[in-house]
Amino acid sequence: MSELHKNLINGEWVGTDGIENVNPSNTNEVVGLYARATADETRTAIAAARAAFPAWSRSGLMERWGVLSKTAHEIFARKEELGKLLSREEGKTLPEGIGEATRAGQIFEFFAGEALRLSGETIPSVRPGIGVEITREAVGVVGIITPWNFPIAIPAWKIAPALVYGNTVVFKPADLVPGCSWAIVDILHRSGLPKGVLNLVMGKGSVVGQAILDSGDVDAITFTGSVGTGKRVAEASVKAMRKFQLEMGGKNPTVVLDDADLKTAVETVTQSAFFSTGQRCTASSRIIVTEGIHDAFVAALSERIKGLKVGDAIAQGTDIGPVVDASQLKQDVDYIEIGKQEGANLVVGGELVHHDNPGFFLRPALFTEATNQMRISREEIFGPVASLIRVKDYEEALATANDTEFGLSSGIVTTSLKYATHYKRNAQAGMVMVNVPTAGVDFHVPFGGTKGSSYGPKEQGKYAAEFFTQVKIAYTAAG
Ligand code: UN1
Repeated sequence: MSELHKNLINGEWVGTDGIENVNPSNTNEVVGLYARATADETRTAIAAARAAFPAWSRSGLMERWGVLSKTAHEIFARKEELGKLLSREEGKTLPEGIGEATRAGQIFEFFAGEALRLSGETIPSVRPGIGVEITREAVGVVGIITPWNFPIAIPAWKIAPALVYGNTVVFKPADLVPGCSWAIVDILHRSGLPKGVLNLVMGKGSVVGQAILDSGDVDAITFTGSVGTGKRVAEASVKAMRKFQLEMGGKNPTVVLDDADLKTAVETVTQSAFFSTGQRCTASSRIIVTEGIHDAFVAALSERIKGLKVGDAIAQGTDIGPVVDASQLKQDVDYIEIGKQEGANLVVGGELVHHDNPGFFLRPALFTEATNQMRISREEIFGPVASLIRVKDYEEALATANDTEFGLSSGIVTTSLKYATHYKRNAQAGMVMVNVPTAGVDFHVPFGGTKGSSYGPKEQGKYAAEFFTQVKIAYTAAG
């Protein structure tokens, strides 16, 4: 029996039993044993965060800088090991896992620096002799709820700004992938955070997540995950009159115009739709292609997909790792069936890949002759499944791209300055990508969507301050 990884509550590791985290590349392999917090333990964690808040929110900037930069350096030093843990628990390929671990280190390093870049404004009052100061201060106790698909980067980009701006944290990672979260909390704890400032409560959404939502003592919740759970976070937060921020689904389009460079189009779409097994809210699952390039593009993309190696996430040469678990695989396979029944043409992939180890391996699937009204083009599948929609011209492509309830990331592949410029202005999405994949964003740039994808201020970069701080205004009359 492997060692139990416990929850961190008020500076103590607690928990008596837990669940096994299994490897989706080989379900016989246990990644580790992780405690599951109870509702009572979650409430204790919230109380600890509350008690730690006054001192942490007034802590010195060098203390915050020190903890975050020490954490960044340990993550960099251990990036191979953490990347491998990520690949073993989530199923991303090893280069993707190491890349994500590196990104977590970069995020901590960026936000360590933000401690030294805090600023405000002083402006004169309209009343003579009075000065006005505008500053930002911490919000309070922040609940952080993260999804399984970015097990180290998303916790990093929520925890780092929460801490650097002086908030205390109750952190609930996805039940499916607690390993990377445990590892970064362990690093932060050893990097010198005072007790209660960061609490880890691994466990089930229905128990731990619910206890966070029901608490009257959580001042803000930041959530990334499904639309359904996001709505529950919103409802509970409105009732509690607390601040909240949601990142949810996507049905991101990539438009390929006749004037596109064919090679760029194939690479951009392959990466957007299928890398990380399509399990990214920024993945592109609607490929909207104009008539003139359609047939050549389908032929070249199909060849590229056939050449992708699906297999064990850790194995050298794997392009596409496994689907994360049995229920996600069932959802992917069900949608592939729905696509066929709706009359789309499955030109390549979509079948299970047999492997020596029991794992959830699926060959990336490409549908052609899809319409934008089909369920496979409207509902988020969250797997390596893309539908290709043929359109007449740019105008129809733009209208089709925008015809969705979501608005996270929207891509176009074109060599035309005119169309690229028009698309950037008119695509209904938080992020527009010209000749670059819809997924895979920079760590220092704001991130987030519009329409049904997101709610609240953007995450990451210096814009993270909008959610993790509140504005304070002070008027002073010279005596
Ligand atoms: C990326 O594409 O680099 O859950 C990040 C997700 C997003 C993160 C995507 N919130 O997939």
